[in-house]
Amino acid sequence: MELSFRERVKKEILVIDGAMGTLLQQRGLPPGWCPEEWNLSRPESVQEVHKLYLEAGADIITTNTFGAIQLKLADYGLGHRVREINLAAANLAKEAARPYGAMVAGSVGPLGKFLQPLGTMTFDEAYGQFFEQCRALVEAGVDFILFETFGDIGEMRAALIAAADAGDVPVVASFTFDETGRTFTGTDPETAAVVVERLGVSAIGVNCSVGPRELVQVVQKLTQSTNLPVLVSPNAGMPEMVEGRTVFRETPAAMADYAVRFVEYGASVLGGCCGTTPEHIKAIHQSVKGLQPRVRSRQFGLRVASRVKTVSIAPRGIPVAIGERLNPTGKKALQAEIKEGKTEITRRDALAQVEAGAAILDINVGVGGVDQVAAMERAIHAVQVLVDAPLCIDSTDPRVIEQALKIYHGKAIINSVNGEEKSLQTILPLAKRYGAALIGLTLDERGIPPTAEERLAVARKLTERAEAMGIPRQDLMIDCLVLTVSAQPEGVPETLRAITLVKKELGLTTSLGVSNVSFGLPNRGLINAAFFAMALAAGLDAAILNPQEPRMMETLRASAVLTGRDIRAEQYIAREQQAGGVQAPAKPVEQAAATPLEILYQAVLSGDKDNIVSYIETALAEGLSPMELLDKALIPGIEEVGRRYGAGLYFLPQLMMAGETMTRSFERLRPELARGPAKKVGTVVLATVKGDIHDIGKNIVSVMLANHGFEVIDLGKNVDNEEIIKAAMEHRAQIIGLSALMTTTMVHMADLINRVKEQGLNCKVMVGGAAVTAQYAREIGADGYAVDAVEAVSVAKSLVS
Ligand code: B1M
Repeated sequence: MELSFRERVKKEILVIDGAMGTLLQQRGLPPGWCPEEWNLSRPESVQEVHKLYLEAGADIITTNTFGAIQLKLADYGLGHRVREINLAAANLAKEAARPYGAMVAGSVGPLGKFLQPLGTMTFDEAYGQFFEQCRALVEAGVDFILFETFGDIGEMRAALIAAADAGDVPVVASFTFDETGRTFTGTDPETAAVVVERLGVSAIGVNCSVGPRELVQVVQKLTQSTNLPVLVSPNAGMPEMVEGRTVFRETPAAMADYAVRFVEYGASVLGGCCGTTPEHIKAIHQSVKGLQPRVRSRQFGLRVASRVKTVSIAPRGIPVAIGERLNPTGKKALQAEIKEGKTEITRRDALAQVEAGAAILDINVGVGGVDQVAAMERAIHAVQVLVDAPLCIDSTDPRVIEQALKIYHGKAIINSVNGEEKSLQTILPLAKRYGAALIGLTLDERGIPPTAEERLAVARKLTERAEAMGIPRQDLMIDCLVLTVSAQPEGVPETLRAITLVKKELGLTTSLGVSNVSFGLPNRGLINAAFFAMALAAGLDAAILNPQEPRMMETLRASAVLTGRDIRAEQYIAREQQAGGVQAPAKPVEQAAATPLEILYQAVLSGDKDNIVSYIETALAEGLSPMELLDKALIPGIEEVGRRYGAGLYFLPQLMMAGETMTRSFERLRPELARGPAKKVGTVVLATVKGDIHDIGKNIVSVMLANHGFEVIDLGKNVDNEEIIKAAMEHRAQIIGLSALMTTTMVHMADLINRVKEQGLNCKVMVGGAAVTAQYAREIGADGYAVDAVEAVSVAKSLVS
């Protein structure tokens, strides 16, 4: 009997094919034509490519369906033919593969659109798109589905959940990483592995991205972070532009050498992406065939992840603080905010808790009379692009938990499941479907059992039921529950004994909501801290607490040393040195952002696009001028975002949210900035250059010029030089103003200046934008350069006078 992909990928080294698009182009695929349409109109050409790779030694060929999803096919008027195109492609590949005994991977690429909150696409819309394509590929009988070239982990989650629903087919999740070793929305290899492992994948991979040499570290990290089989299909080197053509320089021999190295690290499916040819695949086949996959069987504890960071909770690792402040119980201001649909306090508290040392944030929106599904959605969207701490979804309503798990771009913890049948039946399936970890409370229909042994029995039941559902036991963290000491003093030793028992008997990690212990007593912080130290000594691994309580965090750090979990007190010493030996008191949250300017600055930093306009209203009402807001808060804020992005502290999601916040602020300020008609002094055609979508600065320049009597023909962003010249001629402009923010795009300025000269246009060229310097402006022969919008006005005036 033929072995399935799931079996073969564990036992042998497999070779997967290389690029499809370029080979189709060589066979006459016209530029701008839909490559997937050729499955219908030019099947022989598609099959010819498959056969070349099979002849070269590929064990797996990939269907020509990378873009065969409704959203992308719709661009070619083919949105209604998803099933037909995928079936045709899969049948072509199967027919070609059969004589070679090769397998067929059904290729599915990303949507090309961002999911909320970065874009407008909802989880359900993305899911629907992937489901339709996967369904067709499953129906056609592909050996596995290959999600390839994904850069966004949130999108990959939607794709994997859709594939699981589309049929019982193995799935491979392959990401694209850039030179920084992260996907473009900031996910590192370990985090990618942690998130997809629980979503039923048979292998994880890296494809496209960069060349093989740039991928060495990514592959090492990936193989060390998971025991899943690993696929590696790099480009044939970094793409280079040579005479307007993209060239990939890595030779077949070099690619083959790297493939051997990747096998040594633990990869077991090797192939190529852009720029690879049948020659590359042949060389890879010749060098890796006969090698054996390395067996990897590392033990990993409980790992949860945000989009950009993995947090491990291990039985002997450093205990972890789960911040409890994003919970409206007893907090009037937060309750009011949730009712009003805002997220100001939520953001502030999230940041403050992470700053104070919380590794994970618990998030709860339980306010009566509120649509909690919507409230949870808002809170998660606000928090997940703001902080890198993974989230713990805290709700008693399964609908709220499900919505949270859909939109969370990481691996969350559900707080909580318990031993009651109803809870087991509703919560475990959610954890399974969305790949989440769980906090398991040791209570059941009879309430909280009085003895440690009985709580252990509930924990055992939770473990068995989770495992029966396919949830690995290490993804369950047991909460042995603490009772109020003032009412039931005998309860405290039972909780401590239960922690030790659960760890010893079941090998599971434990967590606890510590502060319950002190209800009804004065100086609760003292009782909490003392009990916390005892629980840590009993083996507690995580606690839900207020990280802004210095005493609790100090107890955690000191206990980690005393229990031998902080080996050689390394973390303790590092922290003490950082704090200069003196623990700075945690900043009260209320004072985090005091003046309107500080609030605006922080709002840009945190990408608070939903609230920025109301902050601006407040600042204007307090008498601050629009220009002050821009110069003293908004522009410094966005510049700091740029600095953090450049330093690798922020990732694309934060950059995008901050950019959108800036755009909204400017749109609000635009009427305030525009002073009304002045005597016309000249006409300026203004644009951000081709390939560049940064327009915030250009828009400010536009308003300032208009205020000073210039008629501004603003062509927008990403504008072709041809169009700029045409507009300048049409409007008889005295000045062409160009803005560029990237070193890669500012070269278009030089080209435009040459064209202006060549065509003898009676028009001056003024340039600016963060990437441009006065020296560069001189070098390319620009007539004027301005460092900011104010200077842009004086330079423009001097150019027309
Ligand atoms: Co991006 N981005 N960005 N970005 N972004 C930069 C420019 C970057 C420096 C960040 C960094 O790495 N530290 C970097 C470029 C690196 C380089 O080339 N050296 C960068 C990158 C890499 C990228 C992407 C490639 C990220 C990615 O996808 N991986 C991507 C590129 C997309 C593309 O264009 N093809 C990208 C995307 C974005 C967002 C869309 C998310 C967003 C822009 C939103 C928008 O504009 N609508 C964004 C943002 C916000 C920035 C930063 C953080 C801020 C830019 C800004 O608005 N500044 C920026 C970092 C930085 O510049 N410090 C960064 C505030 C604005 C008021 O200043 O535009 O300089 P500025 O305008 C000033 C003056 O320069 C002058 O007056 C203005 C007012 O005082 N001025 C002129 C401007 N034009 C003028 C014209 C004139 C005269 C003066 O005469 C005609």
